[in-house]
Amino acid sequence: MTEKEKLLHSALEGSRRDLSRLLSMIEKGEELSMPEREENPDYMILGITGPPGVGKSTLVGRIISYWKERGKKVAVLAIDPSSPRTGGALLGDRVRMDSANSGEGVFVRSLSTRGNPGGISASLMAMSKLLSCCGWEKIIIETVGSGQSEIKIVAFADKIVLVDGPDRGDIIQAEKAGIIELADLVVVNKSDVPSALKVAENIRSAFSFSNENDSPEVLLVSAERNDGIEEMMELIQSSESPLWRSRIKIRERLLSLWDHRLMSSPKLNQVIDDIETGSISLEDGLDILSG
Ligand SMILES: Nc1nc2c(ncn2[C@@H]2O[C@H](COP(=O)(O)OP(=O)(O)O)[C@@H](O)[C@H]2O)c(=O)[nH]1
Ligand SMILES: [Mg+2]
Repeated sequence: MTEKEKLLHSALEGSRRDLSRLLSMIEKGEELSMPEREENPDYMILGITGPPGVGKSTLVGRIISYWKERGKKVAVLAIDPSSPRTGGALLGDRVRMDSANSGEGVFVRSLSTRGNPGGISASLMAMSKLLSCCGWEKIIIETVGSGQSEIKIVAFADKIVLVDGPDRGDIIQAEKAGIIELADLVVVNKSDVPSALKVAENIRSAFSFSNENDSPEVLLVSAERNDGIEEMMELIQSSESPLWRSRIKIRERLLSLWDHRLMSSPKLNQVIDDIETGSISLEDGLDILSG
């Protein structure tokens, strides 16, 4: 057995330490061949995304408790855009999620977006697969941002929740950019702050103008006061993606894998050199990399 196979074996047997090591390897861009996960109707990858400060981590804490109370094993991958300045935020997230939710059935891991040669989405996909092989039924991915690229990161998730808060209304911008189409549910957090109502109303009316009758539901919750969480979880679990949304997700997944394949090719540097000197065309380069 190679070192990696040993680690995998031990992670599959339940070693959290070796699971962590393997996650680090994937984070650095290493490939890992994993067994197919067992079919399990309980299995879910849930993407939680939205601007900083809207309460995603607090919400994730509530979701962990919800599932934990129902006997599920929950793993969290939390992404922090890695500038040295956010070091504190990263730690803060960890503490917030850990204080209420530590112990056997919960696994929390913060990740940086740096040093990801093949793209963060592809490595998150691989990490989620590893976690599920190791028996983690519910996998929550927290990503920061309301831009197109940030939301696409979680296109591989089974369910995607966009979170907004009372002061920003970023989701309206997202709606204008057409990227809301990936979301299964929009959650406006901090319903205890009066202006949250207005934000939720604005989002709903933006949807009603966009003549899609299957635009996502908009739900007001308060993560801090534990208000609306059950309803949110029921909506998450019962929401069915319309066909067009499933197709958009599949398209985004293909794009992520494509990126990953090109960027992690051992021939990449050579191809760039050859394009630079003019000895091959861009199209030739693409053929070599994707071959
Ligand atoms: N008033 C209010 N504050 C909240 C609520 N949920 C989270 N917060 C606060 O919002 C801030 C940012 O929360 P955090 O979960 O770190 O947001 P994230 O950056 O989206 O992960 C913290 O100070 C939280 O205590 C809520 O429901 N109501
Ligand atoms: Mg957070």
